[in-house]
Amino acid sequence: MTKSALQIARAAYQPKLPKALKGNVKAVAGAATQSVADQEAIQKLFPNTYGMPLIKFEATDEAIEFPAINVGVILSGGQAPGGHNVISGLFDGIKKLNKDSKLYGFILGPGGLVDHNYMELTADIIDEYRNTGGFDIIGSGRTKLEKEDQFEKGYEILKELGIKALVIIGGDDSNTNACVLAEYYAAKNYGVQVIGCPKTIDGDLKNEMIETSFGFDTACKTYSEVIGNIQRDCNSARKYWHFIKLMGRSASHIALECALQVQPNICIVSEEVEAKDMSLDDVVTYIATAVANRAAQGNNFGTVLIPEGLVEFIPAMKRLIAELNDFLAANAEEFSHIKKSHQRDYIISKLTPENAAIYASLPEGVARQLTLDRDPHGNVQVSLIETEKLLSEMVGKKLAAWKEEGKFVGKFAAQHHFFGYEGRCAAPSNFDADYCYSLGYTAASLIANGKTGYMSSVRNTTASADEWIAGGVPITMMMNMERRHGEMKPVIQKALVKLDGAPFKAFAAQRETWAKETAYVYPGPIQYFGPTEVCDQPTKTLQLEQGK
Ligand code: FBP
Repeated sequence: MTKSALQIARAAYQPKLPKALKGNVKAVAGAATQSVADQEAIQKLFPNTYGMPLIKFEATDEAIEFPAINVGVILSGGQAPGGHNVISGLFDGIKKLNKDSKLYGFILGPGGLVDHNYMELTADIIDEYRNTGGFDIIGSGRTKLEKEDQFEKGYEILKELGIKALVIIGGDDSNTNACVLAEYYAAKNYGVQVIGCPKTIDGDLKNEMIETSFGFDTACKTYSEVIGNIQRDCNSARKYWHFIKLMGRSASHIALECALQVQPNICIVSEEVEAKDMSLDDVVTYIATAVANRAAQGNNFGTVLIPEGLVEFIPAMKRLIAELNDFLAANAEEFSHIKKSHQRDYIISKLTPENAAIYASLPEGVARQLTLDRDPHGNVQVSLIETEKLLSEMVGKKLAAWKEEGKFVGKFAAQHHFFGYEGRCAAPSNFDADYCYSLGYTAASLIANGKTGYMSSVRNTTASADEWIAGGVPITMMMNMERRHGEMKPVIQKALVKLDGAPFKAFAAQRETWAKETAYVYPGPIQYFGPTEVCDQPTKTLQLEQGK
């Protein structure tokens, strides 16, 4: 396989570990924990894994002999930079415990466990993937591991391979399911531990004990590089408004972090739109006003960052989508016989007046999108909605009307971008390379200490890696009860952008200046070698959250 010069140099990078993990390690148990809410209900559902203490690893002089252990690993959900380093950290960690330990990877996500599709990950294979982006070492998938027959099918292969611990690398849902699996195997006395690792570029799996999910750092830096390049172009040609949609299925952490890095003219934060009960027209007016103000200064260019999940956070759009979901689920057959050219009028005639009016106001393409492409649960796939085009088209219309009224004096031409897949498999930044390796290594220590139902946790991440604190958090501690598909379920609480949090406040304090002036910052590409202030900075989000 041909490798780039950077790939070759990067393969030799030795990720940094917290001091406590470098030699002999002992587990120190803290106080018992409880779930963030709905304690009684969650305790009842997790009698074997509820209330366990927090674990912190500390260095010790005492060397303990560990028997060899077979461990399984699964990559679950969307790719995030650093997954390969979690696996290499786990591999090195279990080999350090005992050189005869073995690691098995289940292929293409949780489905690999159920379908008994696996491979042994030997040192040669692991070495090929150290410090690389992607999940291609074993692939990933979105099969949900949630039913007893899946757990039993999984146990068959775990038993056959002598696997005593399973590490599930995933987002909030996958880690919720990891905990359900841990509880199930514990209740059955199967002797299989289950450990989770916090992954998602979206950054929405975080809390007091999990400072950030891995991949967020690299993905945001990759998007910020490209947005910075666009801003230079924009400021050179001075003729386009760039509407840039950024991944992040629901939370706006990615858009907010990129805004803090590049200082765009506008960044929409979905959580604020919802909190202020803004309509689509309010969002459009907000953008159009900034465009008009800049035009009045002779600046007919700018950048707008838009979080992918925006549409679902606009309360009126949410109501429209809910009614469409129900209507199309009940009338799919009839709708399929309506001629394409009549579909829009047909839908308008069937909706309640409030929703019909909003639907009628949408550009043709977006209106059509809302009636197509349901996911397996019958929901609109919001990530397919071209929000960047929706907004620019509506802003264009508003500006044209304002022009007639003499309220807009400039020109408006838009370019559109969607950044998501471009960043999910980027070579991990030093932060993600070190953080992920440490998470994997920590998972090995949790296994060595007989833990199950824990998530690997590495804290104090704005300090140097030496000072990072490694440990484990009982997954039940992060749970509450939420309604999912009509049923109350225990789930890890999703972390949305907090409007009273330091990152949003820092953004809100500067956004008026950024809207008026051209205050762009050009972060440039991720640097892997060089001075530490260039190579090792964590995200602005993390720095602000930790008061740095
Ligand atoms: P995870 O939550 O599984 O990490 O995935 C995040 C994400 O990258 C979202 O930002 C995006 O909306 C989604 O995955 C895209 O999913 P897919 O890869 O299936 O197109």
